[in-house]
Amino acid sequence: MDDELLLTAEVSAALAENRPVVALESSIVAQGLPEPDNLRVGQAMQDAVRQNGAIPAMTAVLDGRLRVGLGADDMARLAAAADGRKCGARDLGPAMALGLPGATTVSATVRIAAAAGISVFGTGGIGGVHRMIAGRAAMGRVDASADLLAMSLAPVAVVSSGAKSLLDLPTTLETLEALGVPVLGYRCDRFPAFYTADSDLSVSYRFDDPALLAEALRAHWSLAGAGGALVCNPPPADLAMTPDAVEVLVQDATAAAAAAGVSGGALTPFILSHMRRASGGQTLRVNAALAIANAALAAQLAVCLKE
Ligand code: PSU
Ligand code: MN
Repeated sequence: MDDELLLTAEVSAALAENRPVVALESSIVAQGLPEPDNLRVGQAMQDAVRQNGAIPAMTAVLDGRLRVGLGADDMARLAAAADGRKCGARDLGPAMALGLPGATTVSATVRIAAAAGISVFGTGGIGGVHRMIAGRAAMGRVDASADLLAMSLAPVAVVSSGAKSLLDLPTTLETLEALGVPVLGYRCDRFPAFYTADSDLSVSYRFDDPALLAEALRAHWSLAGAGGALVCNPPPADLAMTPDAVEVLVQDATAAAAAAGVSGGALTPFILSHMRRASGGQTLRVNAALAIANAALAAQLAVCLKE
């Protein structure tokens, strides 16, 4: 494994000295956000981790190896790669063997973090189960993200603002329950729906203190074979949108996609860019702010886990 996993000297030293390290995904930079905000947000997430006392470890596949710790040049390379892939957990092996640049999603980042011995990971939102409309999957086929299973398999806490309401959030939460993944609210009772703080659904438990949240994770992991946990941090209150405003944007974007005949893998990017334009950039501002806030909370949690 050592040959496949390439840690930066900084990440490697921090882990060897038992100092806090936070994993970050690179798909948010390569696929999740538009240029030029993507590189700025990726850098700001790394800065937020440092400002809160931990070392950032953004992951990717580059030159046939799993990379743990990426610089601005690596992020730029991933964002620009014409042959670059969005890599979920199952894509890591093929991308490594073929030498393809791969930006890691939540599922892949959780696997790499666990392999490197990193137990906290900060991101924007997780993937989930897509909505069905009139018995048919809205996104083309039944589509459930690999993020859900990956979180159940590896002892990594994923700090996110929940999942986007374009997904079927009740089914997403039921799936996490079935997979044994605790959904822990940080200073919230409701499951956050990314752009909005309130999905109308409840988290399993609420924690107001990062130290107590760390204690819950330590206890969860004290049982042999325990998997991960989803920590939910609502979007910053000054930028968060109302559930109704988000739903109007989702409906308009979905209708536009149907009219334009967009489906399959192109659908989510189409919907997100439509929402961005229709909201005058508000969805992008929320997305950037919550990703940075989650990186900061992940670092605070990583610090508490080392105390
Ligand atoms: N949710 C977001 N922004 C993102 C993603 C999810 O709000 O960029 C990315 C993450 O990398 C997540 C992935 O792991 O999309 C899920 O994709 P899929 O549904 O194909 O598993
Ligand atoms: Mn999918």
